[in-house]
Amino acid sequence: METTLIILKPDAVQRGLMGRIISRFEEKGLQIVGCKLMQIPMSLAETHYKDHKGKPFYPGLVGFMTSAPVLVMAVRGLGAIAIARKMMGATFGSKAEPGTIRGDFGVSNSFNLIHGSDSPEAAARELELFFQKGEVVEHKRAIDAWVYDMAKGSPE
Ligand code: IDP
Ligand code: MG
Repeated sequence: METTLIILKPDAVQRGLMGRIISRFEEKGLQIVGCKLMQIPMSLAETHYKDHKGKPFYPGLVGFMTSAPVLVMAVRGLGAIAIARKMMGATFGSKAEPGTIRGDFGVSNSFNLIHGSDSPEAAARELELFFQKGEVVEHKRAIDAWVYDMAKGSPE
């Protein structure tokens, strides 16, 4: 089981798309184990996007991410990191495939609605940045027996 950090960016919150995007993850079978609305302080945006420092789009990116509230989520499931990235689609809304979140809901190359961790290492780092101890609540769901094949004792 993996947990990934998802951020519904300021454009998703302002455009009233939170519910529809959360529904996609729930419908897929992924589990929301952490969720909070917050306005990201500049220092946190800079730490989160530290690998992009120096790139031409960096100032705009951290400005955008701190400009209005975001919804931060911890999303759990078997292969959740790669599954969420696939559901998000390509970085630019103009290029993202229909059927993906970015492909269906946006056209912009910088207002692209959603962030998702891109590796297990990134997920661990980013979850720790955004969630304090106790804010991620792992819990059993009644539906899990129908989301996963448990015949061999572990989810498949
Ligand atoms: P990702 O979010 O799909 O992983 P990254 O390349 O890691 O994409 O870039 C992080 C974020 O920076 C993107 O989601 C987008 O908001 C922004 N970004 C990336 N490239 C550009 C660009 O060329 N112009 C404007 N914004 C960009
Ligand atoms: Mg990235």
